[in-house]
Amino acid sequence: MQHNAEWTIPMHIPPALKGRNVSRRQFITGGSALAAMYAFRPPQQVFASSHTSGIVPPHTSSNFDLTIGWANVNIVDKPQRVPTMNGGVPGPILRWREGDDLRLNIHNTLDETTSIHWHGIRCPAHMDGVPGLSFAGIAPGAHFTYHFPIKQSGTYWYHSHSNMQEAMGLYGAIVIDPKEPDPNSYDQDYVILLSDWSDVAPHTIINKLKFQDDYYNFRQRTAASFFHDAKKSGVWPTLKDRMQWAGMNMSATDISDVSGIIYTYLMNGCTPAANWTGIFKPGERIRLRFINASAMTFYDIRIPGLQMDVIQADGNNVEPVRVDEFRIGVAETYDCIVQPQGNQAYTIFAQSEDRTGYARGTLAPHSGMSAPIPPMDERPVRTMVDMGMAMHGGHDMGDMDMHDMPMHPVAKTHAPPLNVENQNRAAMPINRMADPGDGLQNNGRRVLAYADLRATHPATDQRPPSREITLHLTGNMERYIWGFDGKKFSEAEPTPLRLGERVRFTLINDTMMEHPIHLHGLWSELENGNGLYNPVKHTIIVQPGGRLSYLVSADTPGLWAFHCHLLYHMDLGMFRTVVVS
Ligand SMILES: [Cu+2]
Repeated sequence: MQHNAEWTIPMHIPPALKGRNVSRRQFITGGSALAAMYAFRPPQQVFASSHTSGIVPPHTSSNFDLTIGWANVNIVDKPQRVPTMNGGVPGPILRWREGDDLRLNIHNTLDETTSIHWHGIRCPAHMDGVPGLSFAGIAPGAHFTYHFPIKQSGTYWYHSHSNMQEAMGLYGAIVIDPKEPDPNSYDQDYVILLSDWSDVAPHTIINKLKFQDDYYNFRQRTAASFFHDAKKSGVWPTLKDRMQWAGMNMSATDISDVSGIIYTYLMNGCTPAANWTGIFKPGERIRLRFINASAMTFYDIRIPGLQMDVIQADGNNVEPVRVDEFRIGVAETYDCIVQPQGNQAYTIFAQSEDRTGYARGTLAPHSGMSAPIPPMDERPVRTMVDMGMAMHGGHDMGDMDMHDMPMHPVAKTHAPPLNVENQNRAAMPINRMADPGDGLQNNGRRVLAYADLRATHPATDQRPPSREITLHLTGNMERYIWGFDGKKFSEAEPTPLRLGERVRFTLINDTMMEHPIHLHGLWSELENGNGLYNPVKHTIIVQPGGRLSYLVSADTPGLWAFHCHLLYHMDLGMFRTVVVS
């Protein structure tokens, strides 16, 4: 019988040598017969509760017994049988304490292999939870005990790294109390976990994307919009712009691969109509721990009437930045403090980047209150900047210290060739650190940009990098192939790092989309111009046509996954193994 093969690498062969033998896609087929065989198991019936979700448990714990199993979860209008942690979507919030020795016993009652990856957690490689790299996965009916010391604090999350379990609902929040007193004071503490839910099965979505990349993108520019644009910008520039796009085989409105046509955007497991609500007393300082646990969706978040002080990014404290709005990429986390004064409700509004829908919740002094929901902004339109052809330097880069950020024209020798797996080349990639992202520039609000993030503590490892690894993010939108340097995972060799070395990763995005790039096991210190106070992250958005770099100290040995956290990009090739030895 064909079992789910996931990222399976035969365990008796050193995985580092087996980059080519990985079967990536078998799990997409072959699951349904198994599912039918096990269908007699009565799954639990679960409904998301708008009252309890998002509330951080009152105490930390270092010992957990958790069960992964099927449950019938009804989010939209009919129950879906999905893999869950302890029966809910999202799974329980796990509250840990820095310095504790942690034990998590996971029992797998699914009829397929599972795994839990602790996203952003610095643990030994064999505890990282990636089947085929860290361990063999947790077989059906089996237990696995994760056991490691907690050496960090902040907001993180966990998710399955098997099959498409994460896209179906197997994720949850982690809150780690710091050993030292928290520099940020607050009276209320809420997790705001965002996700994208669909009653369409992940393998169906992938098949449709491979058949037609803009399948879920219903807003192609029409002849009518041509005349509208021509009236605004003139016929010749508009025609030239359209012809350029036609030549690139791309659509300027292609913002997200998968849209609100099939996604319902959730806040703590609640639909916009269910209206998740966090209660406060006027004048209280409320900490909101935003986590983007989506498969494919970026959100732009604001709370009309309230300013947000961003105090933490990806679990690491930053100097507070006061903003009206921020973008959160898939797998990123941001902690904010808000302080509502009035005896009134406020809407937490998280519109998807492509403006096809939103997640929504409420902060209010009493349950049952609500505030107006703002209209969604205009859909972003990609420009030549996103194609990596910003001839005039593109966006305003402010007065950043460019010393930190090497800016060379792309070396011709390094750029991967244009072929079926690589459709575009950013000839003039630019530093987009000061750019909040497409659709957010000049919107009249104060929007967070990566350049605003400044760590509260200087870097632990202050050595300069001894070498630089440059990777292009590449893809063919039409074929729906993604990769690094024009190679998908199955064709690429692992990236070797020497234990103890300090390396600069430079990423150049040749594609027309943002990619949230996640390196497991090691911190990514984003070179945004703050020198020793560069922010420390685990997931970094590379904007289209953008070039950025970050420093990595290879201080933990093992095999680490390195991938785009848009799950269908990861699945279709934007994945590498980094080997520290
Ligand atoms: Cu991607």
